[in-house]
This record gives sequence, C-alpha cells and structure tokens, in this order.
Amino acid sequence: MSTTIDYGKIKQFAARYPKPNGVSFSYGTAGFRTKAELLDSVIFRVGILGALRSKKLDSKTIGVMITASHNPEEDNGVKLVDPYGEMLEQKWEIYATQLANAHNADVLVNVIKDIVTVNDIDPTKESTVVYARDTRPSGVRLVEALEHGLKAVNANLVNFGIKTTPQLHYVTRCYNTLGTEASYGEPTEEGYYKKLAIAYRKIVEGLPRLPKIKVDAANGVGAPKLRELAKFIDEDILDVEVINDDIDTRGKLNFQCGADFVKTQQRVPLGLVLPAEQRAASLDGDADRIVYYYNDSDGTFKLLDGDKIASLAAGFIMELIKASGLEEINVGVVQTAYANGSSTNYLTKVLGVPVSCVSTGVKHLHHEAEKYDVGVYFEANGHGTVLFSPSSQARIRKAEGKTPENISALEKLRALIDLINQTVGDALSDLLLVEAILTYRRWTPKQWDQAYTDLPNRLVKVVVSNRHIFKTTDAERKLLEPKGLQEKIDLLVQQYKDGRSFVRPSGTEDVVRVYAEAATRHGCDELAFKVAGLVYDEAGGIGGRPTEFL
Ligand code: 16G
Ligand code: MG
Repeated sequence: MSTTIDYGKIKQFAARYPKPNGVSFSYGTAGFRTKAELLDSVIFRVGILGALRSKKLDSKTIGVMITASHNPEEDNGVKLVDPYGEMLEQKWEIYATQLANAHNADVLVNVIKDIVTVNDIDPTKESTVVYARDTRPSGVRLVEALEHGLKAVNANLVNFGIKTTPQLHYVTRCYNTLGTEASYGEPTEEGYYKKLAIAYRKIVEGLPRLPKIKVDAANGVGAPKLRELAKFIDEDILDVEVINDDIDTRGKLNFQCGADFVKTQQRVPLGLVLPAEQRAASLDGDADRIVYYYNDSDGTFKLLDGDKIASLAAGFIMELIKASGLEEINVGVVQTAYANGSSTNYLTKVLGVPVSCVSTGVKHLHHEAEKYDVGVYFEANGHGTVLFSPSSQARIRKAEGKTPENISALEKLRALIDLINQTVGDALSDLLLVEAILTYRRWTPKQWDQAYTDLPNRLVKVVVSNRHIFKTTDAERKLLEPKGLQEKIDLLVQQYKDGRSFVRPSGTEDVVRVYAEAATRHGCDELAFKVAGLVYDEAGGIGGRPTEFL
C-alpha cells in the first residue's frame, strides 16, 4: 500500500463527512467536545491530522481518544495524544481547529497542503495511529469516521478498542518506547494491569489490608476496567467493590454519579450507601479523574479531592526520598487557582514543598511538573499524577542505599515509578497510589483528612453573550479584560475573611466560571454570588441572573 498522500482520495472520502453548517469548532483544553451528532466530520479530520503528525514525527505512533469524559451521554469528543503520552503540542491545536472548520473538501485539502508545507512534512513517510473510545453509544459510529480519515491518507490503523483515556496514553508511550532503554511497558491492556499490580504488591506486601473500598465508576468505562485490574491483584491486598457499573443502560453514564458530580455537588453519588467513616471513591466517565470521600460520624459529607490526594502523595514521596538517602532529589507540587487555599498553605508551610500555580488544563500542569525532579500535579477536580524526571529515575534505580532504611525506601520509590501512570492523570493508577499510602500509614480517611481543613468554597456558572471577551493573567487568578472588572472583584473580596475569588472563561462549556472561598460557608456563598452578579451585570450576562443565594 502506498504511504503517500493522495488528495483525490481524501476528497472522495471527505464527501461522506460534510461539515455541519453554522457550527464552529475549536480544539480546546479537552480537545473537541460537543454533541456527538455534530462530530463525524471533525473526527474524520482528526484522523487525517493524527496521520500527518505521525509523518512529521518520523513515523512515531500517535494516539486518538474518543470520549467526552464527565459530559452527558449525548456528547462526545476527541483528543490527540503525542508519542510519549502527552497532550498534542499546542501549535498543532490550531491545525486541528483549521481542519475541523474547513467548510468543504477543497478547503480541507488546501489546509492539509498548508500543514504539510509549513511543517516540511515528507508525505511518503509511514504513519500509524492507535485509537480507543469510551463506552458512549455514539463511539461506534465515530470510530468509523476516524478510520475513514486514517484510510484517506493511507495510515496504519491500530484499534485499541474500548479503553480508559489513560490506558490509551499508556499504550501510545509503550509503542514509541518499545525495545528502547526508556521502554514504558508492554503495549497491551494486560501489560498495563500487570505493571500496576506488581508495583502495588511491592508497596503493600506484608501490611494489614484496609477495609473494603467502594468505587463509583460513573457507569462508564472505568467499571469494567477496574474489575479487570482487580483480577490481577490478590484479594489479600486489595478489597474493592465497583458500584455504578451499568454501561449498557442508556442515560446512566455520569448521571448523578462520578467524580465531577461528587466534587461539584459535594455529596455521595446515586446508588451508594456509605456507612460513617468508611472511604469511597468516584471515577469520571473516562477514568482519568478520581476523588475520595467519607461521611463523618455526625453524617457530614467530607470530600478528599485532588488537593488532598496531592498532599498525601507529596508527603509520602518526600518521606521516602529522605529515608532513601537521596535528599538531593527535589520535589515540587503544581496546582491551579482552584486549589483550596488551605491545601496550598499546608503544602508550603507544613510540608515545606515548593508549589507552583498554573492555568487550568492538564497540559499546563504536566509541563510545569516536568521542571522538578519529582513533580506532583493535581487539579482540585481529581485529575493528576506524579512525574519522575529521567535523571531522578536513573538515580533511584542506581542507588544501593547504605542502611536497611535506605534500601526499603528505595524499593518503594522504584515501585512508585511503575505504579504511577506518568503519561497522564489516571484514576485507576491514582486509586492504587492512594490505597498503597493509606495501607502503609494505616490511616482511615478521617486521619488522612486531618492534614488540613478546606476553606468553604463555591463554584458558580454565569452565562454571558460572549465569554471570549474575558482575558486572564497570573495563572487565571486575575482578569485583564473586561477592563475595570478585576478592581470591582477585589473590592468585594476584601470584605471577607480569608476571601479569594477569581473569574475565568470555561474551556469546555459556553460559560464563565466564578470561584470563591472564604473563612465561613455563609461568607463564601455570599462572595461567590456577589461576584457572579457583578460579572452578569457588567459583562453581558444572559438568561437568569445568578441569584440562588442572595
Ligand atoms: C478539561 C481539562 C481539565 C480541566 C477542565 C476545566 C484536560 C485533559 N482536561 O477537562 O484538566 O480541569 O477542562 O474545564 O486538559 P473548564 O475550562 O470548563 O473549567
Ligand atoms: Mg475525564
């Protein structure tokens, strides 16, 4: 089969995937995401872009994931994954947007020709794309559109079937490192489970098992995949019960369950009975986020979100590094503006670890975390992981340790390197990470929670006529535009003890988000709605004014 680009063939295929009229697509923080019925042409074109990216990168395998994460079932989306499992390089996001918006086959071909010329792509190079989808019903049709895009440019197709998003990131990195010194693992689903299971055992072996954990899988792909993972881990070291595992009934995916629901509603998901002081966790629809929680003895719901996980992980890793004798390895934590002020305070003042704040979106966190020897990054919403730099990995692998304490800590660090999915935040890998640390520390969720107390916080959405007029700076903590609005927000914030509030346009929904925190629940709610009202009044609010509280 010829590997070169045949523009006539592209036109023939493209005729079957006309761009819907009157819609404009944009490759944002989560790739393309919208109603599934609008996505056929977009995904067809993403196939073409994936193949071009592979050609550009010397025939490395590129990943494509079809999912809309925690969105409702009728939505879908698509993301491209670079060779080592990272998010697509930012410069190429623009090409994705240009391709998706080309209004006919001739324009499409011209955009492709431009990408080839500007990037000096050799059209005759081979290209390979590995792809997967979550459990959404529309995924079947959209995979076909993707395959047609790939065939239109004579790419090699590797269908990885139904998978979690982090499994697709994992396999992409495996393919591109196979047989090299940086080999990431076996490029199969089973290889993924084995890698995690072996590492988990190394950390918890010989320690008393924790009581059972219930995991809400959002009625999504995490349910069958967590069950599969559990098969590789003996029951004497992990007792897990999967709930909300119905991936066959229409309308159930993410419905009143899953990590996003639990985080935003601050309550247990539908279908979960949770006795006091027992821990549970929720995954999101594509299993790249996880949050923990428990009910206190008086019945109060307590969330252990991404900030709590980051604090738990950073504390554990710092302790191991100290005990290993490799104190020169530095650890840093990366958060976004959504991190609770108490968590930042705990990390910097109690753990004494440097904390950086970056804009929302995994690519920003990942990039910043790479600057440390060991970079722990988590968004409050439960997406996160830990990156061990190549040099820190080499030092940990090589070190022999002088004392039994050194040796034991080094063994645990080596296991952590394998346990943690370093390509992207991974709910299954993070679940095992948290379970391993809690087992090691013999902590109940309440003991974990005692590190610090979250400041009351509130997130409010404001619908405006044009969210693109909002421009932010300082890792989204300040508004540059609309002019004058930030000063007014500052005046409101000053009125509340420990008050903090910021406004940013969403990258995934047509809304503006307002976050507020303050010393009291009442103060925080009042601040959030006052800022939301201000945004509505001064920046083109439409529909109802946010007045739930005032
Ligand atoms: C996307 C991001 C997530 C972020 C969320 C914010 C990735 C893979 N995902 O889901 O990290 O928290 O967007 O959504 O980058 P928002 O812009 O609508 O608030
Ligand atoms: Mg997700």
